[in-house]
Amino acid sequence: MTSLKHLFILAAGLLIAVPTISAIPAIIPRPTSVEEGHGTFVITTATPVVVSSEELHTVAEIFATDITPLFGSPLTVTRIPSRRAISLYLASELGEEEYTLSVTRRDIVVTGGSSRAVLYGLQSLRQLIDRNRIPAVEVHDKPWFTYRGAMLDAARHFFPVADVKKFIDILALHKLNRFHWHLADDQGWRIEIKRYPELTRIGSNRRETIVGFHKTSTTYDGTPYGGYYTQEEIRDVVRYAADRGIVIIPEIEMPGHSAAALASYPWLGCTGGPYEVWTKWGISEDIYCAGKETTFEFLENVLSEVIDLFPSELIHIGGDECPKSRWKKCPFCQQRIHENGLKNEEQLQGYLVRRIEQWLKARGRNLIGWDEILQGGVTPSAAVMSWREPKYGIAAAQQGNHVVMAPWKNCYLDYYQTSNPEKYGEPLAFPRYLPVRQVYRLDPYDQLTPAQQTYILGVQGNLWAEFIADIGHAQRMLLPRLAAIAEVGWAYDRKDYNDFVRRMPALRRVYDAMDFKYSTFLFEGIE
Ligand code: TNX
Repeated sequence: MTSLKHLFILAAGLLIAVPTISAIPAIIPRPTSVEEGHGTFVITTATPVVVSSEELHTVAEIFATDITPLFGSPLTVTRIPSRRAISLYLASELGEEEYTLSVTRRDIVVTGGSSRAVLYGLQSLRQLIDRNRIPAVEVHDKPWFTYRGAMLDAARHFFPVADVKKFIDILALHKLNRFHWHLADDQGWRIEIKRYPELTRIGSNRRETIVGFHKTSTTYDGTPYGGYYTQEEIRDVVRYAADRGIVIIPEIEMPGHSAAALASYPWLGCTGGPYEVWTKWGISEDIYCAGKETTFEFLENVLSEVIDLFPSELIHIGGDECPKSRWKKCPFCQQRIHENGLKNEEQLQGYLVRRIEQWLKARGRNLIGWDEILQGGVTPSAAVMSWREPKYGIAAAQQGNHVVMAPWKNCYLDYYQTSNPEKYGEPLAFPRYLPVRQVYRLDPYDQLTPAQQTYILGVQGNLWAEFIADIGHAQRMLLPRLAAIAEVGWAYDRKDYNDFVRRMPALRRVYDAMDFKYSTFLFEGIE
């Protein structure tokens, strides 16, 4: 099947004498400037990718391999300059993420301020390739926001390393540079921690999983479910992402969404258990006890292995949806509140977050948490991920905290994509509606003064996985909505929805070539 497709593509490539209608070059996210040239460059298996410095070797190999589906074999990467080549250069006068891409009839030149920027140029090039032809064009491009991310929830469902890499490939294609990896929740602990082996022996497995929507369903599948990443696998994934210009931000939830940890070590909870790894979706009332010192020892020991694995400056500690019913009745928590002059349980969460933040700062890292961390009072150096109403992110920026905008209204890629899921055959999803157009509408600067805008780091799309059990389904939820996230993050100052829709088919060609699954509603005009 695939080889037939390749034959067809090769055959089509031989028909270069047949004039094709030259479409306006279409790149997503929209570049700073695109100037059409004359003619086309014809790319063949003999077109070398020439690297001018060793530093560029990895990104050249990634590109040469990524376009394999077009030719059936990768292009050759070489240090020897050549004509009719794709030549890659570094230029110190360009910014870290800035590139130029020049395509003429004779050759292709990509120049970037870093190897990552060169890879961005190559990602644009991928979208310009139509069968084996590339229209002559001059592109100059750089991103608006420094933080352009996507989150994968590997706790509710486990995605094996090979699938996580596919997720990363998708981020790279869209020129996103942050991968937020949600690694622990009530329904599973997914990261090996050498000091606490029960976290993976017990915490990574649940007895069974609820079937259907958790607020109405009473059916369970009766099948044990589990999985976790070894530290070796994590190191491999971190490297894989770094090669593609992507920083991985790990998330270890605290103090809520922690039932899997409590099931592993019941002394972490206020009541002492017994606890179990959750088998349904929703929010556990059982959370880490913030009164006992042993909890802090545990969290710090876990985090010290986490920071050894992940070089990211930002470390995500969750902080969302944290019921306080246990703390209200816990003598240790009440004692802590009393001794520290705290007013209530919200402030106790603030105490925990600030303590962890200090611990991270002493090790050169910064804390980021969901916007509920604002409730207990945070120091100005903590970053906030705004997921509920944008007003929380707005408040955070107004008080001088850095903010990543990921409001559910625009950024929750686990929601339905059409207004009529039944009619259009959408699989079960979190029951809210988020079409591509609505993702695109996101304005991360909404209501902020120019001074406050400087606190907005960028944007992120979140893929929660309660109802997503495999990578194919994950891709159909991500794509093409992630393309809209990418355009908000990269091309904020040049957004244009109609033009985005016009450019989408070029990106779709890449999805097809890579065999990425995607939903077709946008292409069918269904919302
Ligand atoms: C809220 S977003 C959650 C997640 C759920 C998601 C479902 C956030 C910080 N918490 O635990 O998976 O809604 O859309």
